[in-house]
Amino acid sequence: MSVVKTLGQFIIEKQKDFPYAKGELSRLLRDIGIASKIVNREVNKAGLVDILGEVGTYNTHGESQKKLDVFANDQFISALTIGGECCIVVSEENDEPVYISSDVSKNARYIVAIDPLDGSSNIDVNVSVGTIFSIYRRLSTEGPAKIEDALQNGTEQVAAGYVVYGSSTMLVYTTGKGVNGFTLDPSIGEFCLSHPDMKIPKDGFIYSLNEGNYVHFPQGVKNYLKYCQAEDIETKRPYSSRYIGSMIADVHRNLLKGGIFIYPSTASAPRGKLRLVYEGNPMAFIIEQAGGKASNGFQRILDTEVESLHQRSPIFMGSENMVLKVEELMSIHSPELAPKEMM
Ligand code: AHM
Ligand code: MG
Repeated sequence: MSVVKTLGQFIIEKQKDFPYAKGELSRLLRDIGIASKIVNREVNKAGLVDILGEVGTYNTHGESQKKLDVFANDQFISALTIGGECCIVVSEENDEPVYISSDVSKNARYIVAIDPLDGSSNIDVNVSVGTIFSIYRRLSTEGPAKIEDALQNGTEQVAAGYVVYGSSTMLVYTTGKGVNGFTLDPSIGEFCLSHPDMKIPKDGFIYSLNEGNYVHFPQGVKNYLKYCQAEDIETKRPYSSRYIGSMIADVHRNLLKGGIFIYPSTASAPRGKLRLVYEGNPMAFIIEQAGGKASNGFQRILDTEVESLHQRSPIFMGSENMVLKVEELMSIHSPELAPKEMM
């Protein structure tokens, strides 16, 4: 008989890895799991109800918000509020941090950064979208939590994960001791351990980036693309190109199969498009924990100084040897883009 281990059982089992843990992080992960099941239910019936389309408001970045973006954001914030372990939520959908103050959360010690629905432009066309989350421990020890508590570097994350609402729904997370993946079994409504101790292959044969932006790419990225497309039997090139346009889905595939995901800076977007706090850092933490590499083209994403909640970062993440190769080409052909502290 095959034994099913649910996310809840797994979290309780792993709590002993943290000798001083009081179970708060476990409860936080449980709350995120609950919210993601509700979002999953709505994503799955998106075509059936009047939930598609835009809600008419704009988020921090001037992008129109989809109804499901707003729904997902509300679900995560309310699950975290009711759960009582979170004092600040930083979300792609909110300009300002959301401070949680309620009777249950007055001793809350955690900050959660989320992109509630990543890749939301794909919802209307039935392509995978996802949720990304990142968890920090609060720094200040008394009084209400402050914005500084939310402005921590990626190296300080205590946990991070994502949920991909795809052909099946998966939750993948790390607490810094490897990466584990759980697939939602809709018949019992539980995430079940399906991908224990996930490892990304050191070499990959898939590159994922929006090649339509080619003319705007840094020279180092252009040269890396040419490298991927050149024929070389020994290194199994040319590589395959796969780009879904949902970062979660692209990175998830590359994590399983090996590959690199790139969203570089461009002439008009010197720090790229994707956000550091709730996209780059959590995905970088997961990729590193799975044995891969996550870089801004020159250095670890996780070492980037976090200056503001919605700051952006170029992203190069995936199989170690692929990221090393693109870093080499960036340093040769685009050295002017290196972060100032490296010059
Ligand atoms: P979003 O958080 O507003 O959905 O934007 C992030 C998404 C990523 O999931 C994806 O990798 C990228 O934007 C795609 O951008 P582009 O259309 O420029 O290739
Ligand atoms: Mg996003």
